[in-house]
Amino acid sequence: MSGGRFKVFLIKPSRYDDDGYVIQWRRSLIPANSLASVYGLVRHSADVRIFGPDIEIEVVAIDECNTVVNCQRIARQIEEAGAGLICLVGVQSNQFPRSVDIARQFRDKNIAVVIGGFHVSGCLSMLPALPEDIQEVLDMGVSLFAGEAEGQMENLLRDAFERKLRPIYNCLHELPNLDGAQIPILPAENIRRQVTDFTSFDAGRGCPFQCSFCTIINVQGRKSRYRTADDVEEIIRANAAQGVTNFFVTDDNFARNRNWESILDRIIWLRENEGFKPSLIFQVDTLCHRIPGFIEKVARAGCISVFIGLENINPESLMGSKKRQNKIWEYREMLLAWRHSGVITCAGYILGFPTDTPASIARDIETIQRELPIDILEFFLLTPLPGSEDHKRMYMAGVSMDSDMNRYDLEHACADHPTMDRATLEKVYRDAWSLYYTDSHVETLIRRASVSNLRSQRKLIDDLTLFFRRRSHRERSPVAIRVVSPQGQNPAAACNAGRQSPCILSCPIW
Ligand code: B12
Ligand code: SF4
Repeated sequence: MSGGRFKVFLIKPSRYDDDGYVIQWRRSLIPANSLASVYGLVRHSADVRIFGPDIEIEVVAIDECNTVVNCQRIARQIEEAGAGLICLVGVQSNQFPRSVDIARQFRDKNIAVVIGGFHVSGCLSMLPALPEDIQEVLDMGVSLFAGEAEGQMENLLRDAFERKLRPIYNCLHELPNLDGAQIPILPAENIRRQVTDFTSFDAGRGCPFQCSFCTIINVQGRKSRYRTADDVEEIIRANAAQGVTNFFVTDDNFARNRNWESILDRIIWLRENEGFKPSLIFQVDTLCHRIPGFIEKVARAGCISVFIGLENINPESLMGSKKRQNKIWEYREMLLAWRHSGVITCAGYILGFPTDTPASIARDIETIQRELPIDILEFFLLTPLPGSEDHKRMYMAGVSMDSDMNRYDLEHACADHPTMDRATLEKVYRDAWSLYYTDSHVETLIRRASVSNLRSQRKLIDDLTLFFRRRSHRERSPVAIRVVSPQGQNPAAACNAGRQSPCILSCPIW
């Protein structure tokens, strides 16, 4: 081809709710770093004109959580350009069925599609054979990408351009060095589709620990890889140039990022010398308070909230899932250290460990309310996520697991529990929100916050408002305004019939 355009659509799919509707929001809460990472890579390929000076690569990023994916229109744009590619990005297991339905509509028009993300990577990493759902997309002529795209994207785009995409790109054993890698970034118009003005980036990948419910270690590896302080400064400056100054740092455990100190020192320097005032959210582990200066520097850098993988307060549950690094007797000290620094603590708590019962869960929640100074508690059901050791073990042993991947969202019971049936487990999950977010406990949290000098009381109130609503069970996801799009039970048919918009806003709170 001499002269022309190559149109790349990066689509981060949503998933279906229990009634078969695509879950969408007028504005979503948190941007997908997966989308930012892949966008950064394709944007770079476009900027350096990898197909030569005459061919322009145009790239569009779409997060289906806040944008209706109009497959007809996208297909038309690719046809008008004469060439292009659909990338389904950061596809988790719970988003895989939706991805297949999107992919099918493009394959029907003979448009090339590649799917990447944790479902493909997790299954290819852990299972001895391709599961049926993945085989189905291969049979549709969709290409699969497993592993990380840094260092791989140009080749993949070239293959797509030359119409010789391979069925599988398995790059799981070529994990890239992140030092100096292309930075994740999203255009500001994507960030404006959210309730908050946060964007996201990862300062590192991989984790040294071995939790059996975790997929990360089997996809991104146990050897941690890091961006440098220079890389992080580049990310901050590139975003600031488009008016975006707040960041969710998506590392699963920033405390184990070997470069944590130089990265924080750089952010502090930018804050104190160049007038950058980023608000930051980090994910950390329960031992981070032992690292000298860590909490203090995180706070000085501008952190308003941390997400902590508390997981459980029963030693046997933690031992059973190989989360040996969580020391329950240190939780209080760790939480107080964050409180003294004015940082909101949001802790993840997993329900459904083998020894859990409805009574033991209720008792544990009461203990947490009474003894642990946590601000926000977020509940998840223990789920055999494809890519985890738990899933592999159950798959190999032929244990019954839900075949509907939509349900692997940590809110549905996807496997049997030794003493609770799946309906009971889901009820326990729903009840947990009501047990924790009682009127009196929410009052305690607000009173505690008002004497704690939190850096962002506003964020705490916003978070409490979102999570408090969950106890009513009216809404499954605590995010902004829900858009019910009319593709409904049969998204493919509705999309093909061009009925995808206008959206009907159903707004239960505002
Ligand atoms: C930040 C985060 C979120 C954020 C943002 C989502 C996002 N994708 O960025 C939020 C809070 C929204 C979120 C929510 C959930 N998350 Co989450 N999340 C993460 C986390 C911690 C980091 C994501 C990230 O930035 N990774 C780094 C990027 C760069 O890696 P990546 O996504 O794999 O993308 C690379 C490659 O896969 C590849 N690639 C990806 N797509 C494509 C496409 C093409 C065409 C190509 C060529 C390459 C390619 O290239 C990318 C760059 O190298 C991961 C764990 C992790 N370490 O990844 C969990 C993780 C992805 N989340 C997970 C889950 C289960 C959820 C929830 C269901 C949990 C819940 N109930 O809250 C929800 C789902 C809702 C939703 N809308 O996504 C699981 C998924 C496991 C699985 N088998 O599906 C993970 C792996 C954590 C875990 N528990 O194991 N999450
Ligand atoms: S759950 Fe967290 S601490 Fe455990 S292995 Fe996974 S990333 Fe590491």
